[in-house]
Amino acid sequence: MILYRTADALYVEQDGKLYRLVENSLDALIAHDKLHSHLSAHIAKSSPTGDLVHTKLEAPIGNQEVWASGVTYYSSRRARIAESKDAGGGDFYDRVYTAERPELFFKAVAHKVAGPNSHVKIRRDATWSVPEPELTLLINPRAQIIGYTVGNDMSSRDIEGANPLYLPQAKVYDRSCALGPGLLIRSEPMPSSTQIKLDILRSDQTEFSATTTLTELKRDPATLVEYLFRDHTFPYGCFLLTGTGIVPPDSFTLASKDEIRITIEGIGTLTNTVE
Ligand code: DO4
Ligand code: MG
Repeated sequence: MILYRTADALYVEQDGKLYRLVENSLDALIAHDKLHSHLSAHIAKSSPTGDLVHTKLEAPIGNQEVWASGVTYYSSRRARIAESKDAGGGDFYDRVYTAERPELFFKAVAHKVAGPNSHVKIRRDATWSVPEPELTLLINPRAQIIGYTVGNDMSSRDIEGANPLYLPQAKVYDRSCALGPGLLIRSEPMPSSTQIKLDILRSDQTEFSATTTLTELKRDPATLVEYLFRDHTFPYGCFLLTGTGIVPPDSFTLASKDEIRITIEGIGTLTNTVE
């Protein structure tokens, strides 16, 4: 089942049918101790409503912080070693790829997150910007993975490549993170065959397209969550992006008006346009 948020209400979709929820607090749902059964019970006693085709979806987030993992795919390790070679940073990416402790970094607070069919931004002081399509975990306050969504960890490669210590500036700015379109509520892990696809369209033509699967993800999501919650409380739960396995060629940089489409099997497509 998938939860969607609009400006007025929350909805759950199951088997192609949509149901409006009585609650309108996503925070309360995320903190619920039996969310899946709670939503199933609601569906069983409700009648479906019309679809959301003409309704604007909001980012499916309440008061959660958004965190991200880095260098969890070989392709991310390889690209980052190359882009930071001149700055002497390459070795750090190799070390973190093989280390027991993963790279985790703060990405966004809710009000900076872009929702589906809205704009993401590239920094005005960046010359080399890319989207990072990432499976995103929804974690409740008790450190349990209760769902998944599609995430875009927009990144300024030239800024991070100049010095890895610039990572927060390369990664954290207004609308540098997009989430959506909805939250797949599922406590079992996603199948390793799950595909993640990135399409970038420029003037309606495909400028870049690539696919990866979760087989390439080196870290177990449960281990990433265990590290994130060490001596760290999240009273509203949180989101954790799991890293990118798709890096466009070095010649590619995003431009204003590019359309970014990220599709994760079983969850949906997150579409954003570059402002
Ligand atoms: O190490 C810097 C960030 C890595 C990242 O965002 C990724 O691998 O997805
Ligand atoms: Mg990333």
